[in-house]
Amino acid sequence: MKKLLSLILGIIFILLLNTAVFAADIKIESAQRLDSGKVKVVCAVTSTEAVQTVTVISYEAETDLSSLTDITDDILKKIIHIDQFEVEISAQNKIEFEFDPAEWTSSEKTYVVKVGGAGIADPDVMIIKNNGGELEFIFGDADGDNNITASDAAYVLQNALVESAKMPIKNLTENWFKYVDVDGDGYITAADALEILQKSLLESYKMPIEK
Ligand SMILES: [Ca+2]
Ligand SMILES: [Ca+2]
Repeated sequence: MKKLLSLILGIIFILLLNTAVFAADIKIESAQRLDSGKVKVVCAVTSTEAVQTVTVISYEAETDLSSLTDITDDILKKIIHIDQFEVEISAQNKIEFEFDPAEWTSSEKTYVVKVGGAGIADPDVMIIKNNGGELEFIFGDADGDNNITASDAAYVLQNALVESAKMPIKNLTENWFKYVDVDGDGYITAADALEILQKSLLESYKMPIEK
């Protein structure tokens, strides 16, 4: 009986493992505003397919809509734009598409762009503000996940030490510098990391750039 149980557990484990291996994964790598007003998005995709069906949803970020598995009427009202299409996956495992954020009418609001699709269990999100045609991000959010956490401080600290260090916000906007130079002195230093760390501990804390 014990043997049978471990055999069943073993099979379940292998099945879970296979799902993990074959499930497609998507990660937004960059978003750039084009002269046409559209936003060009590049994503890294792991998939065995040559073509990926992509679903792009944008909505206001006021409500926590981190899980779209439970789409209530309330959430449906918040969704501004939904698009679904197929894109070819490049040899570098990248996909590229454009979307028009013209529906984002308010410069006061922050919007979420969620990219998922066929076989993708975990859609990736990009959080942006549309201020008079400029895409805006949240001050201090070095990894672009719409939260200020110790991870953002860590990225900024790494960049203070090594200028070429990786930092997700660098790929999301050409104007990334102003979002991480949170003390506004024109340099990325440990002082910026410290400001962001304080903000991560106390939400009401105002970094110099927010004052
Ligand atoms: Ca963050
Ligand atoms: Ca600074």
